Amino acid sequence: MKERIREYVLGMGVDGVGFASADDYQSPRSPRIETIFPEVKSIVVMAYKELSSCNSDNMQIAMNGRLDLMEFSRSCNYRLARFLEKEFNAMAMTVPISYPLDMSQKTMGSVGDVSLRHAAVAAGLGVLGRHNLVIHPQFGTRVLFSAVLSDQSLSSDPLVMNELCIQCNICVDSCPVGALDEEGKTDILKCIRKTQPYGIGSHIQFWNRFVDLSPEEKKKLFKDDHYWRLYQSAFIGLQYFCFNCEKTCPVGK
Ligand code: B12
Repeated sequence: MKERIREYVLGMGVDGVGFASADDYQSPRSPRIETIFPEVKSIVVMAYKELSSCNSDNMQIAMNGRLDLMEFSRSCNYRLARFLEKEFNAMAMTVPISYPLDMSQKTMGSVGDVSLRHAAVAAGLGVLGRHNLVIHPQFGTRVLFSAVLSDQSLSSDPLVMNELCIQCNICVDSCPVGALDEEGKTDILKCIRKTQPYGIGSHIQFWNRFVDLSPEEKKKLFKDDHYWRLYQSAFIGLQYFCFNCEKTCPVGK
């Protein structure tokens, strides 16, 4: 069964695939996976190489490459879930690349329902590097993941045992806000402020300021580039404005 699934996934143009038994998925900060899907027995994790777009200093182009990948992964998730349901009479549920996720004061929008880094490691797709990203043995750091949960029993693929991070510290030095200074921890707030300058914090600040302004000042504010960028973020959704820890990593380049 694993081989049929592997063949199907790679046939869709996905770069890599791994399997984890649900028992081997342990992510201390995430919800217990059974609370999402009581019958879950396994996770199929798919790996996608980032386009070279992430190297561009033009943030629209960099983010557009990411959106292309996200759209492709959404379609692969759906197709794989349907394949499992049709071919194996399975129950299947999909895990997105990033959003939607629990947006609340408790999580600060920083905890996915399923941690794809923990799932990828458990599925033998890589090991964690100094940048707290999973490094794939072939594709290096520039790789993203999505997953499909199912009620089918599938054994875990062997873990990657080699150390893939070369401890060059380039990721740490190239983080513009020092979010990786402490080993084994990403300073989430520092990272979010830099990577998502038009996220929820900016929206709140903008509208807070807006309510007390005079009609003239409001007019001026609407002409400001900052408002135009916020406007775009309202319909595009999540946009990253920094890819440094990913794009500067020499592993897999
Ligand atoms: C919310 C989110 C963010 C938030 C907060 C991240 C966070 N909590 O760590 C912010 C906005 C800061 C963020 C930033 C980035 N993100 Co992000 N993010 C997510 C998301 C949606 C959820 C993460 C989550 O649940 N975290 C909560 C728990 C799991 O985190 P945690 O347990 O605290 O993990 C930490 C520690 O446990 C430590 N750790 C210690 N020991 C171990 C052992 C193992 C095995 C693991 C895995 C971790 C670990 O590492 C973590 C670092 O803080 C995931 C997608 C997903 N559903 O998983 C993508 C994801 C993690 N992000 C990703 C990427 C690429 C980025 C960015 C490069 C931004 C960008 N331009 O794309 C930066 C990288 C920051 C960095 N170097 O850490 C990729 C990582 C791919 C990879 N190769 O590893 C993911 C998996 C998206 C995807 N589908 O591929 N992200």
